Amino acid sequence: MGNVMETQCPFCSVQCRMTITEKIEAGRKTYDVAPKQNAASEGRLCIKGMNAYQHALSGERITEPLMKKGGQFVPVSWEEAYKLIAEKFTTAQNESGRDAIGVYGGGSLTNETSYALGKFARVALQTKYIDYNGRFCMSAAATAGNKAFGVDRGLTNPLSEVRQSGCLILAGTNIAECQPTLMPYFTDAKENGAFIIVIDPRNTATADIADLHLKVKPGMDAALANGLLKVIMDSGYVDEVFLSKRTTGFDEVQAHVDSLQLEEIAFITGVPKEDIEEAGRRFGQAASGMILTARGVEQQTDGSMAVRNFINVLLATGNIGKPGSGYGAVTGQANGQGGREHGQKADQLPGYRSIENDEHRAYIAKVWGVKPADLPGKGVSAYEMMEKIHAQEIRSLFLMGSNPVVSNPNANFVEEGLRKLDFLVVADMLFSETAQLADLILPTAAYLENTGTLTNLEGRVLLREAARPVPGIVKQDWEVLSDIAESIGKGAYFSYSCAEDIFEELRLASKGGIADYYGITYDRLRREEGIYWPCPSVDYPGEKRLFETSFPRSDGRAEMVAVPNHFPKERAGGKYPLYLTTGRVLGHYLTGVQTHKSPTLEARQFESFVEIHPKTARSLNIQDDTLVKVHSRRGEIVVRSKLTASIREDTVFVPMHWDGMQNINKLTSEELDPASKMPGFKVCAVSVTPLPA
Ligand SMILES: Nc1nc2c(c(=O)[nH]1)N[C@H]1C(S)=C(S)[C@@H](COP(=O)(O)OP(=O)(O)OC[C@H]3O[C@@H](n4cnc5c(=O)[nH]c(N)nc54)[C@H](O)[C@@H]3O)O[C@H]1N2
Ligand SMILES: Nc1nc2c(c(=O)[nH]1)N[C@H]1C(S)=C(S)[C@@H](COP(=O)(O)OP(=O)(O)OC[C@H]3O[C@@H](n4cnc5c(=O)[nH]c(N)nc54)[C@H](O)[C@@H]3O)O[C@H]1N2
Ligand code: SF4
Ligand SMILES: [Mo]
Repeated sequence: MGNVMETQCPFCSVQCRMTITEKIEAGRKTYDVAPKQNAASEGRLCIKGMNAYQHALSGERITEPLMKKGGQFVPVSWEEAYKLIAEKFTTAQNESGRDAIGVYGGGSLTNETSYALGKFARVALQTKYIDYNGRFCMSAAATAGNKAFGVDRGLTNPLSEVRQSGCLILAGTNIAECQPTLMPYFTDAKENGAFIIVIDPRNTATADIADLHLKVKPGMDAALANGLLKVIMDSGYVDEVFLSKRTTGFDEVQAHVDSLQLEEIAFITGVPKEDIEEAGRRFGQAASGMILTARGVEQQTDGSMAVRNFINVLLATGNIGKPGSGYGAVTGQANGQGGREHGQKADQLPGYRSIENDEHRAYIAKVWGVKPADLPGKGVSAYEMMEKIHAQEIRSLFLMGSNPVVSNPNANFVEEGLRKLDFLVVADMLFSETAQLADLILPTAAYLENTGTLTNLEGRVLLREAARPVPGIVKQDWEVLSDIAESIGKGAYFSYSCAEDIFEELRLASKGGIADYYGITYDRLRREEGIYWPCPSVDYPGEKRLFETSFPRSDGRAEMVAVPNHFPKERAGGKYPLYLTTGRVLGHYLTGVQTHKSPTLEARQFESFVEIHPKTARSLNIQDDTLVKVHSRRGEIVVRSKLTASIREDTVFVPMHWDGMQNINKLTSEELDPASKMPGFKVCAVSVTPLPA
């Protein structure tokens, strides 16, 4: 028996557990990967998890600090690296003020690192500019949940309740490719008699299990939800008792919906009227119902309001706070949930506290041992930080756990801005396209080497313990933060000796907040295999199902709001006659930095593609499997055509996992949802042309 590593997959929000066994065969190291029982994945593992050891153990890991000298990266000691950071950060702040430095984090970071990063920005650097890639991921649903319910926790019910649900609406979520190990919950629900409705412009592997597929025009979900509400109201499926006892705002929603015509909604959404009627009827009649949304609905310039309109459907039918009835924003990244609770967000302090609330500021300042007045105010969202970098208001950037050149919208503009920075530091384990632009790269631990907690899509906090030592002189993310703080004279606030020390402080900092982790300890996590928040005391089991008796708003009620039929800001037509939507494929993860390093995953899919309807392709003279140019007002890319009748004729789809010439975000627009600052990644206008031979 070789070296055995017990770990958790670094990729998506399910957080499947696995055992990796290292063996020597014929003088070569090989690895056996076996799924391990745990509550969310129930002992399943997908192809990305099976191969996640490959990038972490690859020879392409960065193992020493690298400083750019004369355009080339050269290895330096940690001391030299920290000395340069201290010099550059001090100069930037002396010359241009505290806010001249930006901090940018990510949803792969553990709760401990996310917490330490927020504190690092506010206490060590005292800059107001911090945000993270979760802005592109979770922010629209978070804004909607906070406003409607008073809290944002991905799933309001444990996953196991999916199997009990009578009707499931899966809107803009491709679970079969993005959280594959969750599929049995849905196929079992179907076997138990659930009616499944999928809303997606494409026939995805998820849509394959649907009883009814609404092939919506990109960006038209808010209007489609109005259609569902109309059918529900006109057919008498509203739950009057629930509405009067548990909600506010219904009358306003009803008056608005009454003013709409179903024919008009069918026309603008591209979904046949009969299908909208059937969907509304099925959901209205079901004894229990859940709606899950993901980025298809949320990554829109009306993302937060589109989600609110689906929440309206749940509230109108009384489908919340009961077994098999609830809402779910299907969180994306490994720690997409925890990453948004402990202070990486521009307006937020740990425990989901607000940086603009005096009581919250005072509480956190006390935990941190600083004066409330010394805490900076609210900064700006991730893409807005890129605008400030472009305008050279932010002169230095500290980046940990993201690849913004590829993942931000309007990527050409973003890259131009990052090139203008006086100083860019990137903490990563691999060379991302953004790391290539850095002045200094700091090598940090991969998941196999890193201990910390992550909160899965259900709001269940899990402990992942290091399974092997770091390679070379690589450091933990939190260690790097403590060391830099030390080098700029703020070490006293970061005297941690292990991740658990940080978690102990996080418990206290989150105590009494919305995301209360006070009752969770490493010991409990080892014994109990995951604990749901809120968990206010060590003898509290954690809350599996939210909102059984009330909503955490001042009046205890959920808030309904009328949502207009929104249209995408950029409409297809003229020079750009098609809608582009973007997303994922099974075998790659986000900007692909990790999965492209896996020979197995790379062999499955080594280049990007554009899905295009055969009829549309014919009219554009495009053959299958040929290189084509996709063009928008902001840029162009070259990808391979993939003709498929599974997509709408007016829409093309390109995945997000490639950089350079295939970076889809060279095309996407800088328009943001005003409430959440989520970019409209899921729709812009493009043209597709054959590449001259
Ligand atoms: N394999 C894989 N799994 C992943 C990831 C990955 O990169 N690869 N990333 C993880 C992360 S961070 C996230 S956030 C999640 C994302 O998980 P999902 O949100 O499920 O994934 P996407 O493919 O971005 O989008 C989902 C679907 O939205 C559809 N869609 C596009 N436009 C619209 C629209 O206007 N309306 C509607 N209703 N649907 C639309 C797309 O066709 C797509 O099928 O996945 C996580 N899991
Ligand atoms: N067009 C379009 N664009 C999108 C999306 C879309 O659907 N369409 N989706 C958006 C979404 S939902 C997301 S989440 C973003 C994500 O986009 P990014 O934030 O760019 O995410 P990754 O590609 O995962 O990049 C993470 C980087 O961090 C490194 N990393 C991983 N784990 C760790 C760690 O523990 N510590 C450190 N220091 N580094 C680590 C990886 O090696 C990698 O280089 O992209 C967004 N962009
Ligand atoms: S990518 Fe997600 S579903 Fe696949 S093994 Fe990893 S955590 Fe599980
Ligand atoms: Mo995401």
